[in-house]
Amino acid sequence: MNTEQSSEFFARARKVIPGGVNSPVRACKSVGCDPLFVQQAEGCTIIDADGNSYVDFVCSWGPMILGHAHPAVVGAIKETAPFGTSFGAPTSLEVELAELVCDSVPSLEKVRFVNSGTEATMSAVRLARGYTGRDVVVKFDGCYHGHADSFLVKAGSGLITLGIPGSPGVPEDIVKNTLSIPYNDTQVLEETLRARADDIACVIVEPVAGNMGVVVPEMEFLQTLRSLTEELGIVLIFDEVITGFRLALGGAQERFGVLPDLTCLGKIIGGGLPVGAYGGRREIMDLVAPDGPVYQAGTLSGNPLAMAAGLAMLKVVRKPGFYSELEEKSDWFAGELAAISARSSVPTVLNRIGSMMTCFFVEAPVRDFRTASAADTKRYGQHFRQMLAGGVWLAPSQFEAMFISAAHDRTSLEKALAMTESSFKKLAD
Ligand code: HOZ
Repeated sequence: MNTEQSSEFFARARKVIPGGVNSPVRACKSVGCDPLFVQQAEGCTIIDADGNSYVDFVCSWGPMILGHAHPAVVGAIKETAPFGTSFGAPTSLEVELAELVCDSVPSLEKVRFVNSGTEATMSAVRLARGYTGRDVVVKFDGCYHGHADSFLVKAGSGLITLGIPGSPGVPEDIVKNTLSIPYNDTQVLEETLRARADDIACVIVEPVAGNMGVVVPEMEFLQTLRSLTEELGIVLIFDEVITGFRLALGGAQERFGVLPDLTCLGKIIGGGLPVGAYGGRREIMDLVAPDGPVYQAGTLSGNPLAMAAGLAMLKVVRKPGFYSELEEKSDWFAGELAAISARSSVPTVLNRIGSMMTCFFVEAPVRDFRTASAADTKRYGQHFRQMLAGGVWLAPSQFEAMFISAAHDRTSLEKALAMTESSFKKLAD
């Protein structure tokens, strides 16, 4: 495979951008190769700077649920751009998107748009602290809520991938207010919340973890989380940046029937443009400035191009049958993948819910950060490189999700399965 152009861009990038990338996992360090530079993408196909094409299972880390360059999304951006790209003033597009988002996500009565998932989680925590008058944030080991100071404790995504336990630059004074406990461990959860109830402002959780690889919550864990936080007056925040509009129109909260007080959104709601949002119960959201004293602002928040792209995407996913079709396709694909794993002597565990999944190179079930960390990352790296050489683009980390979009057709999925079978054979040799 010729990757000369990508190598040239990477050499230039490293001189002017830290690590040559604008987000660490993209550097492909943990899978033992250099990143490929993308030229263009359409549907489920992504093409690199040297013209090689791949079936894409990264989907921009989640947002591209319709596939790349969907005509409705591209059309909305083209229609909106000639009228101006930013005003720093309200537009009707924001109102329309807010109405659609509140109508779709069960627990949302009010929503505020920001520019990324990180901004959404950071703002939601500030709001929870303002609402309760308490400082402590409880999170779960291996969950990732963006890169704000309070969350960089035993965090997932790039931090597990690169083996970074925390980050220099995050003051000890901030970290002391973050408690990180094991995911899916109802007993530790109960002990922690009861012991520190008077100090805890909020619990923030990925209702399906997607940043230590996919880890599905046990129902008892989610239900206990809801009932305990309610009993103790602690704000429950669902980080649905990945699962929002992915697992159902109303996200994981709709799928599991467990409603948080606040929800953070990102990725899909922007149609591939930079958008995040946080929202929830009216009583809490009314504390946000200018109605209330909790400050949060942004020049580009509610940006018209991003709102138009998000609206176009949400209108498509709201069509009847969208999620059942995606579920059926993902079900079939995951079944075939599991069959390949079962035929292979390479031990793997497939964790999957809806159109997101992770194939862990590990023997024992993966239900938390500890069990995910047992995965053989060297073997994943080899698999990643073999798949890439065969024209399949996976996440460059064992600890991320694989996404299926509406644009993945049978031919592309079959190609990926055939490549998986052949990669597993090579791994077994
Ligand atoms: N935190 C993102 C994945 N969960 C990585 C995004 C990126 O590198 O673009």
